[in-house]
Amino acid sequence: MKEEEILKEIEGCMISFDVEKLKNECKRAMKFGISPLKIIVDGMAKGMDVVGKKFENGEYFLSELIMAGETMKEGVRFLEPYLKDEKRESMGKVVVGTVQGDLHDIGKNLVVMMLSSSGFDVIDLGTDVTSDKFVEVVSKEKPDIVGMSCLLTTCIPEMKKAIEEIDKNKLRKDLRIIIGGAAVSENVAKEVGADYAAKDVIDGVNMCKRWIKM
Ligand code: B1M
Repeated sequence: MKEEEILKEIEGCMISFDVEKLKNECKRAMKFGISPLKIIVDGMAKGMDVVGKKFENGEYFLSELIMAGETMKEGVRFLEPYLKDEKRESMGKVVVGTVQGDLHDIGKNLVVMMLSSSGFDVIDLGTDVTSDKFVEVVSKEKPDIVGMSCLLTTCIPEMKKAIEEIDKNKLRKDLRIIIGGAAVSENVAKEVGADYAAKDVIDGVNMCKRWIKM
């Protein structure tokens, strides 16, 4: 069996919410030499995209979105011990949160997990984070980077507001802002005043590492 076929099986487990099969396929993928992060990004998250499309076209409902979310969380929980073995270095401080109005936390949690295991000191503000909260924590903790996750297009203005408030409070000097999530693109980054729009967790963590090394 080829790598793509194994990843396709994993994608399929997400669409059928089959946690047991998912765990078995993850084991098989790791034995095959596929990294846990690749399993998440190129297998599980791809399955989530299919679930999202099925929700959009009325084939799946909110209950299926919830089941998909739970399946993904179980899968990530299963892979977490293997992710933590990945490289460690002493890095900077990052404040991460999902923006106000948005409760999606799977991608944000992955970013938190991967930044921590790469040696960053991460402050996780959770979901539905107000601009006031971002400002309060940034002013107290003086992080090197703020990371905002946003999956709902309706929450883009909240992200813009949070960045504007950080700027207004003169907290932007030496601070980089990275955004990510399904609602995010390069154009959105320009629109809201962020420094970078991450394509996925790997791209996001790599950019944070690059900034710190600059
Ligand atoms: Co929601 N949902 N959802 N949902 N949901 C989406 C986002 C949607 C695109 C589905 C669709 O219609 N196709 C759609 C948004 C449409 C839009 O805005 N244009 C949508 C909707 C509409 C909604 C509700 C409004 C539905 C309703 O109630 N009618 C509602 C909103 C609730 C709220 O937040 N206020 C809702 C609710 C939910 C559940 C709670 C049921 C559940 C979330 C469970 C949870 O998070 N605990 C859920 C799910 C599961 C999804 C989909 C199917 C999957 C999201 C996910 O976890 N993906 C999603 C469809 C999709 O995104 N394709 C959808 C896997 C995860 C690993 O990906 O978070 O994108 P993601 O993270 C990626 C990258 O984006 C990146 O790294 C990760 C890995 O590479 N990344 C970053 C993310 N943040 C980053 C930050 C960074 C760097 C990288 O730096 C800081």
